[in-house]
Amino acid sequence: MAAPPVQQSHPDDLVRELAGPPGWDLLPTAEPLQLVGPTGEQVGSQLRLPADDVLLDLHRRMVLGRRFDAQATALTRQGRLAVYPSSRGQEACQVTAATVLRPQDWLFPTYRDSVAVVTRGVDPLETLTQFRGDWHTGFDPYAHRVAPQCTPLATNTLHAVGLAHAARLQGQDTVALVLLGDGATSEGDTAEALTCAGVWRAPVVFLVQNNGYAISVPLAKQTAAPSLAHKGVGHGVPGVLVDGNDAAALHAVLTAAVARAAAGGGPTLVEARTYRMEAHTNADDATRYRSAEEVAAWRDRDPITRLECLLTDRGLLDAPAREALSAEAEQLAALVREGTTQEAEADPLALFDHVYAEPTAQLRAQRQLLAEELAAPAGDDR
Ligand SMILES: Cc1ncc(C[n+]2csc(CCOP(=O)(O)OP(=O)(O)O)c2C)c(N)n1
Repeated sequence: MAAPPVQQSHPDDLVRELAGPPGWDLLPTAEPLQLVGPTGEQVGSQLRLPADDVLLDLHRRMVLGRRFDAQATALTRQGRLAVYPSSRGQEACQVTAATVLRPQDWLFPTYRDSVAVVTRGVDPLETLTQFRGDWHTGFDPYAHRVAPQCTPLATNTLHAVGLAHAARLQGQDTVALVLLGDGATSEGDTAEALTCAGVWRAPVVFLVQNNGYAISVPLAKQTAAPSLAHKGVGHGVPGVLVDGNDAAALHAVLTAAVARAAAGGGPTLVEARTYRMEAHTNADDATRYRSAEEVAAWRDRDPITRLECLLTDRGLLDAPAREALSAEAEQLAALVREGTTQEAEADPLALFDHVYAEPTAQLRAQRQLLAEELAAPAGDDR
């Protein structure tokens, strides 16, 4: 069957359609924006489908991201990684967040967003450094304009607004995209970041990956708001609600939001409805708070499958291409495995380095005490 003709998007068009005067509506739509449904069918939308090469690139990066994520999860079971928060199921958010940014823009990820970090170009092994228990983040944040993955919830929203505002004051064309979870929207930091971003019209895009849970706390216990995208309204920040498992829709929305921010149009709050298929981390048992039926229902809305169906239907992806991609993903997994066979070497005394430019007397005393304890013969418990 011939593929239906589709409208291909162009960022400039999107900016005109969605971000041009009078700007985005402050209020989000009642239902999430969508371009591609769960079985790969195109759905009517105010958005335009990204170009074929963009869709193929998103699909490839999601497949690689999922393989990387599965390998990292397996490494926690072998004791090779101390902890790893999986983003399986959230690949559409992770991959589009990284690919819509220009080289001069900044990404502010959380612990959940390793796939976004790798997609932005950070070495996969460097990305895993901190999850091996090292004291540093493993990569140079300036090299790829990726901030360290943030564990204290929502603090990265303030970092993103501060950086974006400062860059603009210095006359630089820089947009910051910050990733946060549904739980993080309850933090005061997020409210403060939205307030400042709104007042300063800072070039920031807030992408909330609403995966339904803050560890075991379901969204209904987190907020009474009609949607998390509504949380922008009181701060004068437009809210956009989008299907977080629809990479095409996410790419269209985020491209427009970045372009709008770069053009001086101000911040946007995007809520992406998605689901994490794995537990919160390897230290969590998700079966204690989620039903098997719920997980199965979300498996049917898988972000990779739906794009794969669309691309196959449109004659853009065939079996040999899928096999080649699968081989590429296995190569990536092998690289991650081989790079983590050695124990991470960490000097306990490094704990005290870089805490302050000038260590305090108390820190110096603690460092001395630890050095003596480490130097003492085994069994000496003075
Ligand atoms: C300021 C702060 N408070 C509490 C925690 C403990 N904590 C770690 S993850 C988490 C849940 C976060 O949920 P959400 O923001 O939805 O992100 P997700 O883990 O689902 O990606 C909590 C409460 C923390 N890391 N930082």
